[in-house]
Amino acid sequence: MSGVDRGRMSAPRSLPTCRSCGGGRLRPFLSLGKTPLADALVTEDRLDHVDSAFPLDVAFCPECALVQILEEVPAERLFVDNYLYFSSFSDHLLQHAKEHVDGLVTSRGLGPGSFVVELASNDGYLLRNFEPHGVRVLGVDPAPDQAAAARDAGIPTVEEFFGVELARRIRAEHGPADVIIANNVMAHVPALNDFVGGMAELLADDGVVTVENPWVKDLVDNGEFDTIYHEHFCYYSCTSVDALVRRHGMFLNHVEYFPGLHGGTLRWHIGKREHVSAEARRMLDLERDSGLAGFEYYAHFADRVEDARTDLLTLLDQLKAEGASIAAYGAAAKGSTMLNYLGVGTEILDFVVDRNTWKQGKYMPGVHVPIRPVEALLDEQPDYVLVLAWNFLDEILAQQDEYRRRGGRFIRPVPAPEVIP
Ligand code: DWN
Ligand code: ZN
Repeated sequence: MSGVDRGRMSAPRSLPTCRSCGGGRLRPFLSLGKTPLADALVTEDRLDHVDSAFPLDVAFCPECALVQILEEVPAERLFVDNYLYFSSFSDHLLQHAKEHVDGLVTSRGLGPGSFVVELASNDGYLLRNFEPHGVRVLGVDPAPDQAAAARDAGIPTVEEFFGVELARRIRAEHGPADVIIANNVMAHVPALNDFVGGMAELLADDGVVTVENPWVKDLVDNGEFDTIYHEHFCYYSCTSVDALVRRHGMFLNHVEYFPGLHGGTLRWHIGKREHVSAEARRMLDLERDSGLAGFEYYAHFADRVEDARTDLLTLLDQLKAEGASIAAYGAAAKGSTMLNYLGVGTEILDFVVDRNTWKQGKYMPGVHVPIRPVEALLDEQPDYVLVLAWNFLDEILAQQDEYRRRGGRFIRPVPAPEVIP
């Protein structure tokens, strides 16, 4: 398998302190080896180069319960240089965003006098839903292509990383924010306290911050190890979010759960006034009672991940031995972790398909499997398709009746390898 400078186990090194509380007793519980940057898709002219790879080790903080990776790849490398993730390639995600906005407009009585800021606003996929309500919006996203796409869609966007300093400038120019939205970004922030401190700086006293991220309980319970990559510095529980926001004078007041989004997502409602809902209380109690707030919950996860790798490799090898052709669906960041941790490349997979046109014609990081338009499934009719973007499995299956009618079958990799009939 080409392309990766892979020292399987990371060299022992002094452990960093916790990104949230600064605690010095981080306890590592999983190592995925050295892996390339998950969204650093490879262009044709770079195929003969060795892709940079970095240790991907995960630890638990016993002081504040935050799960986090130990390596810190510079954010500019992760989210500015050629970052190809565009939110608008999932209908499910677009619908989820619209429902979120409609709920906020109704519950907060938002209108022309309101000011809403979205952190990691990407291509404007969410903020554009405020336009019919006349709400003033501002996007914040450091990725140039995504920010440009948002501005082209009429969404004012600041092309910077968010923190206290930028929050002060935004507040000085626009006033306090009634709503701050931070979907799938608080996991991507190395300087966590500067990020959350910026939220507190910008938020109106009676405002709300809604933060969405995958729930670390689903990651462990469902074996979603492939959602671990260098872009995701942190993996959250209600317990760790509660400790984090209280440090900045805010409170975790409510929690919503979306089991079908990104493998299980929580939406935390955070404010400067404490009024913790029964649901937030229930979730915090559930996490305490289940052991999620303690190290033991994670102590055997590495063994389960190793078993998952063995089981999936056994299935793929068996299908290849039977002469089957196999492709994959979704040039997703999680797909990069999956393929690199398994060590699966073009000896198993003929190609990966993806409908993100920015990704087509490039190659998966490390394993250099070519990425092609989705139409290749019907053109080539591989016997099996490994669904790397399993979080959108239903949406993907709904598009592929013809491929399946012709006998093609999809494979779901997690929580356990399963050929979908
Ligand atoms: O935090 C993040 C999560 C929430 O989303 C970001 N770091 C980046 C991203 O992670 P990912 O790359 O694993 O994301 P997705 O959105 O799960 O990747 C899905 C891939 O599949 C995209 O490249 C788009 C593609 N896709 C497709 O080709 N056809 C998606 C759908 C729904 C489809 O029908
Ligand atoms: Zn901590």
